[in-house]
Amino acid sequence: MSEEFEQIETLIDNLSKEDFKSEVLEDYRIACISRNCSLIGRKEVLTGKAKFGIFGDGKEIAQIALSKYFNDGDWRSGYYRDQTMMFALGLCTPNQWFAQLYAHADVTLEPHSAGRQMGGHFATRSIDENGEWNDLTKMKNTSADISPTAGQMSRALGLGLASKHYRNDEGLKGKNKFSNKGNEVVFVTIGDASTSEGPFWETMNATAVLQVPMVLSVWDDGYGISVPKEYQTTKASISEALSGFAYEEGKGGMHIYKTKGWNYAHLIETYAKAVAQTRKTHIPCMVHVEEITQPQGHSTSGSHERYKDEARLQFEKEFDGLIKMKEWIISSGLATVEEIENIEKDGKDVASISKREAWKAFSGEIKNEIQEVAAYFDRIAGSSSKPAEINDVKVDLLSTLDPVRKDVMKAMKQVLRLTRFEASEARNQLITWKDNIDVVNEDRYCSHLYSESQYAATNITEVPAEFSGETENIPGYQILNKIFDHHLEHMPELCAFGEDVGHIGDVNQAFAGLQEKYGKYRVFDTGIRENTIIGQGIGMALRGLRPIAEIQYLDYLLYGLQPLSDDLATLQYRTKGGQKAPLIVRTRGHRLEGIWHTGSPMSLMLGSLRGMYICVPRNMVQAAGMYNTLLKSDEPAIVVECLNGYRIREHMPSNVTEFTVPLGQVETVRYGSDITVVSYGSTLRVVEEAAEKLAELEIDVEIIDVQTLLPFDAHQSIVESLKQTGKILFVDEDVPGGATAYMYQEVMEKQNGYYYQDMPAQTLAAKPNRGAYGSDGDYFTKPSLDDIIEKIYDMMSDDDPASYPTLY
Ligand SMILES: Cc1ncc(C[n+]2csc(CCOP(=O)(O)OP(=O)(O)O)c2C)c(N)n1
Repeated sequence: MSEEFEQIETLIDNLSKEDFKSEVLEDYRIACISRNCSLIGRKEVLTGKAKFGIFGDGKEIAQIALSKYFNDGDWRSGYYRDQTMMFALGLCTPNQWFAQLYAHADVTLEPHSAGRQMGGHFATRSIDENGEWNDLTKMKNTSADISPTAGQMSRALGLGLASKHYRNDEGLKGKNKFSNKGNEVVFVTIGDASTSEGPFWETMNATAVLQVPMVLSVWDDGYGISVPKEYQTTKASISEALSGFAYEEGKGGMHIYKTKGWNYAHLIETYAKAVAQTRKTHIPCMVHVEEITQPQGHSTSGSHERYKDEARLQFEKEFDGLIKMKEWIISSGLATVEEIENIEKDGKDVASISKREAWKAFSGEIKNEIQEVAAYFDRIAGSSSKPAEINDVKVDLLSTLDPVRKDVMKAMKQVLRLTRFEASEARNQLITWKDNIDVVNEDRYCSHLYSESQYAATNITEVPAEFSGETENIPGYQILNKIFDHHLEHMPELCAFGEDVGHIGDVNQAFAGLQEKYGKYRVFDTGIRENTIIGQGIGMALRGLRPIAEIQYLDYLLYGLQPLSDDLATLQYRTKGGQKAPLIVRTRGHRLEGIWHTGSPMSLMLGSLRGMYICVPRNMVQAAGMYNTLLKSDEPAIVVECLNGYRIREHMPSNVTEFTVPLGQVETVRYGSDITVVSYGSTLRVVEEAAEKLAELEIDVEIIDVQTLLPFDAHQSIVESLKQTGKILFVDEDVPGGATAYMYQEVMEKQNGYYYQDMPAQTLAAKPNRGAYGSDGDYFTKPSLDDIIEKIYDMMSDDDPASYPTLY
């Protein structure tokens, strides 16, 4: 037995020789199953049974080695190549893997995404069907994958940072469902080319600065699709490029290891050492796994012969991990050639049986639907004037090769169109069938954009603000400070962070004094890194913490928009309610000045953050009520505070820490009979001022504050105002066609506002250019007091020129 072999043996839990042999052979078996899944998966795509395939072939051995050191409570934040790791950890069966390849929309058979994500996008179920947390310390966890390269990085920072908090923050000691003394490691995987992305570098820096327990594996197969690493990475080596990050005693940094993707023994040695050290010390590490192969090329979209030369293709054949592992097993005397061949056959069988079963389950459901509609078609044809056409539709449907639901729906709708002038019992029954299946399909493909649990933000009961007795009239920031103080005291899992949030309590002081009071694990500073501030919040929220992540100014949200949009906003949806991350993003905007502080990119958010709530309070009392609501719920939201509102004095409700502002509830802040003006945020104050001036011109304005853009006016109250006034104007300081157009569409289309207008509804927004600097820049770019007065006056004048003669 070789020296190397003996060393490995002790590294795998000091197993007996027999057990060691079985473990190695089982590893080889998993690798064979995984490889065969990849081979069969490609065929399934090329024959049209699945739409797209991206597989883990070539990366099997490294992932098996890593998996040995992945404990209960640990987390994975990875990407689409990790099927072998998922098989080895018992987090995905080959059957489930094929179910995802076929997009089987049944969460019991495809628990990772219920068919919503393409193959190789994994997620474990952190919450049960009632939205309650499972015990995450008793399971191996994987945060839900997303497709953007390096998109897994920024949340990984938060997943790791959570361990640090659970280890060091005394107040979290009782949170047993989430951590065992902060010993959990986050395992991150990434392809070599994806390390070119900005979020990779931002995450690496923050991870090393914060010293979080992350084990990063770079699967280095030399290419990003076709582009070789010479064009991707400095010195064509991520470990060399990162060498300045190497750990130094007293200075920090991360440990950097190098190993080879085909060398089972060395991989095990490397991961044993790397993971143990990181788990114990929380010093992060990177394992650069070189010489990984990709036998089938990048994906089913093309062949790698187009961009790999002969020498590389030859190397990939020789250094295929499975071949090297097999050679090693035989040369170590662990198994005979015959034993190995039996394992290989078993791997093939398991993969093909899994494929068959998964396909049967997937296609069986659709076949049943086809049989059901075909029976209705026959009955409808029996009393129809178009039996031949109906029969043609039926025959077409029955002969469709590998049909999907779309084929069923198309055929059914065609028959209903053909028979639109014919009434029959069978046709009515088919319509009922359609109505029922519409509900089922809505659940299959469109549910869980928002939480469907009792903790959904829209379920939080309203507690009205009380202003009993003598109320304090204090600056807005102090009102926020009061509620954050209260919640930090009562919610040990609550923490707040961002640029300048810790030591000085944020640039506008809503957290002033709270770091001193609650400590550096509750209120703390971050580097200037919006992308990973958001990721940090997502990862922490995934592990039971309640982070409030601050983006200092709304304009800089753009850097953080990618994880918000791709990761957070889609989380409940892409896991069909399997994971939640109740992150609150706090930011400030509106009525700022200058091109980079324009401050109201609402349509940008509306377009990208469906799945989150967008709160646009007009003052700090309303903001406080929204935070109170959100902290009772389990959903992610962004709150845009009015930058020019912190110093304005407001009457503080006597129940300021208890009252709640229901999301989706508009507020009429001024009653009037001539025209309805809908607005929000800082602009609302300008509208209020305009209304006073317009009253002098004998125009009586009704003002509605929408308060939240998502959800929008859940009780359809705006149309009730329009019914009274007959005129409506939407005002904000977003771009033309931005959030004003969104509000217009909501009222005209969803609330049938069109029918109650005396004149066409109008919008008033900022100029399309970003705001110029200074007071004049603001005056000529944003809707000014004069603009609003003029607009409303002109609308009145159009309607009644005699009473309102043209102004100028
Ligand atoms: C942000 C983003 N840009 C581009 C893509 C398209 N894309 C998918 S995979 C890939 C290459 C990734 O290469 P690498 O990181 O080396 O991982 P590998 O697939 O080789 O394992 C690209 C460019 C994407 N998914 N996301």
